[in-house]
Amino acid sequence: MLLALSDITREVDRAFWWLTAISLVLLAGVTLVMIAFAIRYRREKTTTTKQIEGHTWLEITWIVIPTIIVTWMFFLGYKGFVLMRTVPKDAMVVQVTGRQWLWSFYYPEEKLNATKMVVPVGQAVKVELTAPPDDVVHSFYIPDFRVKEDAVPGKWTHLWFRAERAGDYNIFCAEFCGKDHSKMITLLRAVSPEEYREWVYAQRAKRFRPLVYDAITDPDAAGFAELGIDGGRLYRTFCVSCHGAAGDGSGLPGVARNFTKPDGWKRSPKVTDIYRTLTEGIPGTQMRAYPNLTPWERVAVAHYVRSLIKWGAPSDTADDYAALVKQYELDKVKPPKQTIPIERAMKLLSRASSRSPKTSAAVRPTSGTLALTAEPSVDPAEAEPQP
Ligand code: HEC
Ligand SMILES: [Cu+2]
Repeated sequence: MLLALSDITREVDRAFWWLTAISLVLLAGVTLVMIAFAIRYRREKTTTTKQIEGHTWLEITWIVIPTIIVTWMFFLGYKGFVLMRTVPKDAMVVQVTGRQWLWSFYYPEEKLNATKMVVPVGQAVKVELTAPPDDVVHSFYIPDFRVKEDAVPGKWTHLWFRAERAGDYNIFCAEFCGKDHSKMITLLRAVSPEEYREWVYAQRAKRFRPLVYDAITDPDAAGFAELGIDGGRLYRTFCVSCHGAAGDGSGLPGVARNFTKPDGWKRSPKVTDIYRTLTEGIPGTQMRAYPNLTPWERVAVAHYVRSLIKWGAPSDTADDYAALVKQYELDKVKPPKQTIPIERAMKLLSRASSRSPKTSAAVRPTSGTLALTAEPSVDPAEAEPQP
């Protein structure tokens, strides 16, 4: 508890220890006076008590001293509060979704979904929190950093922290959220900037690997497990609200496609065609495109949709696969470009130019963020540790 792990930890602990110290002093003072009075004014010695009708200096003292003490307490709390609510401009963003009963993470700058939270040491991290509209309230809590904030369905809240030491820290859900609330525990891993960059590259390489033929034809293809993709979970997250748990369109009755019937399909119910629907949506309807899902995820959810179809829909052929690959150039899937906020990019660039006179990262402004057009030669994760 005495080990300061972040700026906020220090502020909160300072306030905590001051409050504890003041309480102890008051406790000791009141107890001593009580004991002293009990002895001094006990019955054998005095039988009548003197009436005091007001004592100006005594009253001034007990107004002024407590006022100073509570003002000091307020000041400590306010200072910590301001620190907690002032997110540094160069903070990197991690979007965290709490659902029954797991935390999931999205790195918008890297366009990366992750099941673990990994952050570079010394880098301010802004955690943007939400929960799906049909979920319940959760609370994102990292005890070591003394930060906690509710994840409210359909709403965005935030907190920030800066890990000063590498290590593993617990993340808890601090809001009773149902049966498996106590299992909503995961790890925050703070690593060196180099390790963080390696992790990001490894995750990106994994996530954006080209789609293989097996994946189209076989719902149990090895790739899905290796990538940690679960079509059923994706379906329950993104599709169930309209198409219903059984795929009968009961979420948005009479409008969303009923997968259990052969009627009304605009494209075929083949995996490749469902992929097209997920990539382009069905214009003019509520069926929108899902660009946030990777090719592997789109195929996984398509397989899940097919598992709900019991009426002998046609299967994909090698030709269907070839046509899909050609249409979307799936054999050369490239990770999307990384974008980082202007403040952080400027800082990284100024650091890079102070290190070497020329920098190879080509930078072009796009409404508030910068797109690094090459894989950045400057490490976006390697921001200066703040003093
Ligand atoms: C906002 C509601 C909504 C959500 C969410 C939704 N859909 Fe749909 N979906 C629709 C509607 C409405 C249609 C019917 C469109 C039409 O009139 O052709 C449809 C049609 C479809 C079709 C049929 C395409 C065809 O060939 O006719 C498929 C497949 C499909 N959705 C899959 C999905 C999957 C997979 C997800 C989750 C990633 C999803 N949908 C999420 C509303 C939704
Ligand atoms: Cu929870």
